[in-house]
Amino acid sequence: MSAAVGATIPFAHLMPGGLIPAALAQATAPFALPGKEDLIVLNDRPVNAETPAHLLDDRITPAKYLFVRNNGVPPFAANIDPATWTLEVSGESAARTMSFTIADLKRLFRHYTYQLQIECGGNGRGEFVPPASGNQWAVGAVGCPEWTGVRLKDVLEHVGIRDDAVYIGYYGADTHASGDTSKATISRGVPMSKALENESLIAWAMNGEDIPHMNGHPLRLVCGGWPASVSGKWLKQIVVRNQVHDGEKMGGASYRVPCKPVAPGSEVPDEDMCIIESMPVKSVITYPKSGIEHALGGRLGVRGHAWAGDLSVKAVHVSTDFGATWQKARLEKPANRLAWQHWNAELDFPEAGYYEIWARATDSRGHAQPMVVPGWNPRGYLNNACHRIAVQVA
Ligand SMILES: Nc1nc2c(c(=O)[nH]1)N[C@H]1C(S)=C(S)[C@@H](COP(=O)(O)O)O[C@H]1N2
Ligand SMILES: [Mo]
Repeated sequence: MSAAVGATIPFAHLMPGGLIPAALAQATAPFALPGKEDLIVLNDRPVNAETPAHLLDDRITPAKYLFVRNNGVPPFAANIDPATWTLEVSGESAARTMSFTIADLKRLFRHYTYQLQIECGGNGRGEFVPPASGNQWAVGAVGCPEWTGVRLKDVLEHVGIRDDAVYIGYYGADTHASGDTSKATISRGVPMSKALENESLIAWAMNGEDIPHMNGHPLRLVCGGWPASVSGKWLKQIVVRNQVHDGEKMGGASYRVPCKPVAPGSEVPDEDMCIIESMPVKSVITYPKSGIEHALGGRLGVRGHAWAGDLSVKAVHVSTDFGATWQKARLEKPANRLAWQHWNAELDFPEAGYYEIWARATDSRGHAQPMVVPGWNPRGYLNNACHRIAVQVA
């Protein structure tokens, strides 16, 4: 909210939840994020905003169209100085504790640029029945910008990892929404196997520019293909752990799902919940925009992206008859591992009327997206049901 009004709000703790500041109340949209005006704001405290599907059309997601998911209060932009920012690497399974400035990282380690897909674990939550609490994301809590930084593994190897290391965890500079400075907003992580992958980056740039403030400027972790909650923003510390990291939002129902399917609405005992790792196969239709009119007789070009967590996408199919028949789309290879893949197809319509275009991706292990919302879980994660759009043929 401070970012939107362009100043700190000293009495923020006294503002009624959901109140739109008068400074913004006259704007066309009730509330827009600076630099991300076209996103749909789902929540202003903390700030959460998603991208309409048709604005995800770019092959590389531009900064203005990358969603924002905050769990707490971001550090105030004016207080961030990349020149003095430090990253500490420590923890019981680190051989020593070391601190790096961003200049140190840039000087000591080789730079890598990868296009890496990040998707909120709760993307698609809005479709679960019974409803799951949390941001009611539709399809747009996903993006695939190009990130530049150093490999997490190079930094960890420089510091030294003890033999008993099993997990890394991150801490960021954002603060807890309650104002309690002793609490972390979120502190998640990944097993060493994911941390040591070539594509796991400590990034200072996105699309060749500074990372936008809301996306973690000046430094963030990017571990593509996993719930984006493992990609710590405003990165201040990495801990190397001798146990599964037990930071904020690693336990309970946070980013965990029943290890085995349960009936919708079930109470699931804690020991039957498993941490989400690689995200499931999914796709989005980015062109045309849902609801367009199309002239009968002409073919309609459709396109979008597909991704599959740690895996790749093997095929995308599209349907105009509610899934009765499917047509294979053209599918491109990813720019690099963990980048989304572009697909396109040309469609014919037999007569005038209302149609839906459905898209269904299949991953390299043969798992396809379900047509209906899959496995209910208490917090509404991992909805990878087929995306569909409406077309009026006249
Ligand atoms: N420090 C910090 N890192 C964070 C978060 C956060 O609230 N604080 N949110 C996480 C979650 S849940 C998601 S989905 C992604 C969102 O990244 P984005 O806002 O850049 O799209 O950041 C992750 N990293
Ligand atoms: Mo998330």
